[in-house]
Amino acid sequence: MRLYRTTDGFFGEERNRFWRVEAASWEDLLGDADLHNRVSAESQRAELLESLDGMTLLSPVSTQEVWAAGVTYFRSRSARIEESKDAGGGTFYDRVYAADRPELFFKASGRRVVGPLGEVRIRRDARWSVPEPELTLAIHSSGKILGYTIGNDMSSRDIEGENPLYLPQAKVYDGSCAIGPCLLLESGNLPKETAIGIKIERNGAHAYVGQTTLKELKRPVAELVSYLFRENSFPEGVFLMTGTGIVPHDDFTLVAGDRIVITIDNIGTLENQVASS
Ligand code: DO4
Ligand code: MG
Repeated sequence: MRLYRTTDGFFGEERNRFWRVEAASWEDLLGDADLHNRVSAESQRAELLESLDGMTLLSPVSTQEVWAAGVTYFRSRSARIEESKDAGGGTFYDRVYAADRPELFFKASGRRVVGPLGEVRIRRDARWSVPEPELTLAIHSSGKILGYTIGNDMSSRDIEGENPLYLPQAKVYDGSCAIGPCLLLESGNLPKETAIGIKIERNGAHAYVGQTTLKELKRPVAELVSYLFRENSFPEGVFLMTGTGIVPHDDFTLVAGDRIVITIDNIGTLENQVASS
């Protein structure tokens, strides 16, 4: 079962049938630890619709903070070691991949998050920019996982590679975070076979195609959540991106106009275009 936030309100969905979910606000829904049952119960009362045609999908992030985990896939570890080798940053990535404590960083306030079909940005002072397709958790204030969505952790690899201390500038800027298109309302672990795919389209052709599965994710998502909630509280819930397992080859950089299409099994597709400046 999925939950959509739109310009016309909130809608549950299962097997392509949609129904309105009455709620005072998105915070009201994300504040409900029993969200799955609440949305399911509404399906018994409400009229069923065949589509959300004519409505604009909004990101499932409203006022919540977005955090991100890093170096949770071997591919991410290797790519960061390579990009930072001249700066001597390589051993940090190797060590964090193996350490008990994961890398967690603040990615975006809700205001900065771009929704489905919105424009993401590359920094004007970056030469090497990539999208990072990431399974993203929607978490209740108690730490319970309410559901899953798709995130794009836009990143400037040249800035991050020059010095690991530049990470916040490589990761946090206007248009650097896209999340959507809905929440998959599941509290348990997703199957390890769950595929995460990305296609980058440029001038009608594929400039890059990549795929991974959750088998490659090194850490259990519950472990990432438990570290995030150490000494941090999130009264309105929080979103946590779980890291990327797909990094394009080193001669690839995004350019304005690229269409980024990220798909995760059972959740759906998050599509965004790179803005012209
Ligand atoms: O440490 C740099 C960022 C890592 C990251 O964003 C990822 O692995 O997805
Ligand atoms: Mg990332």
